[in-house]
Amino acid sequence: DPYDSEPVRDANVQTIFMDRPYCSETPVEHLGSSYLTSPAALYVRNHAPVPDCAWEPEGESRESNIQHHEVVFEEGDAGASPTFTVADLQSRFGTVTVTSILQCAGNRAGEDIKATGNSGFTGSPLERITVGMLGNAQWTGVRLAEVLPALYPKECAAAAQHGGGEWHVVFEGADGYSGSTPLARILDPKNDCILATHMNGEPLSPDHGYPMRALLPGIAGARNVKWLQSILLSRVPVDAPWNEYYYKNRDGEQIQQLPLQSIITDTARKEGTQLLKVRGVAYSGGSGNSIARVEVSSDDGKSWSEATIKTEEVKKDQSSKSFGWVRWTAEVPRTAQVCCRATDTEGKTQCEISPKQRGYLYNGWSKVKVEM
Ligand code: MTE
Ligand code: MO
Repeated sequence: DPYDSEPVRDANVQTIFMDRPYCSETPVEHLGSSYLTSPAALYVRNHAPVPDCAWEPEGESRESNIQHHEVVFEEGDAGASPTFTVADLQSRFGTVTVTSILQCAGNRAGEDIKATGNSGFTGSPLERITVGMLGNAQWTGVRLAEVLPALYPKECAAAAQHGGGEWHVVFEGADGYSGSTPLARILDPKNDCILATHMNGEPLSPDHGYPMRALLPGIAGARNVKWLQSILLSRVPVDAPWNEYYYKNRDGEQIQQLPLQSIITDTARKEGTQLLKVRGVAYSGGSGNSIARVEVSSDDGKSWSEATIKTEEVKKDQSSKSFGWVRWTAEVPRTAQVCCRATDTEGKTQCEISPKQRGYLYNGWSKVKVEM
């Protein structure tokens, strides 16, 4: 049974949609409970059994397994396919830590069906996805904007001349899953794309890609390939099934950037008043812009109150953009439904209902019923 050695999961902080392969979200009560999402609570989206990646129960051997893990750079420098250990990559390129959300393109699929009608998710267990296929974490790894030009000098130079050209970076995982993202996105150092080995300072857990995964801030979860084994530069996007049919937008293009987003995680009556305390998270997605404001309405968008953003807890790592989320709180008159929307520093604001993208990337106002 290929599912014999699946990791142990904590049912208190995972709502399970499917067992084989394992697919879950973070329950909304838990989603905004801390600025950084714990590995145990972060949603999991697997398309196959978790591969055997020599996960060791003891801390020290995990770190040394990470150091010995090998990645093949197919047809890299000088036409060969050099293999590098994580230790090689780290000593040559160093590591950085970036704060970023990770989100499945299918997050909010249930709300999308309600707001815009049936989608590819209708009738599948995934139509029950609410808002929890998302989390925020600190990721540590080597910068792809330094690794790729060193290992693929010709392609990267050509790409730089033509604004990225038609090159794509293909990532392959030990479970047979693969994904690709345009080289131009990854070569821009401001986009903080890394080969990550650690989440919140701890080795990645088996479900989240131990010993190494691609971590591409602002890019749909599907392209953040786990259990990374090899990298390839290609003229065309990879044609694996999950790219050829799934995770495409309404123009038939492979989904890359995530949209601007805000989500209500919690509402509570304010004692002795007619007010409602509303809490949530917001982030700008692929642009990496900061969030300028979040607004909450208790009259279906006729009037809005500005939320207070908890800026003091936002981690300012080496990143020049903002790929992490902000948490916010607001107080509004108590009514049967509240909703929220975010605006980024370029003035982009969420619409009440976002256009249909085959069930993916829904980012309409987050609307929540309130118990009266
Ligand atoms: N990488 C591999 N190797 N296998 C997978 O099944 N699933 C992808 C991506 N990378 C997947 C993968 C999808 S669709 C998502 S949303 C994210 O991983 C989920 O990452 P997580 O399980 O760590 O939250
Ligand atoms: Mo996903």
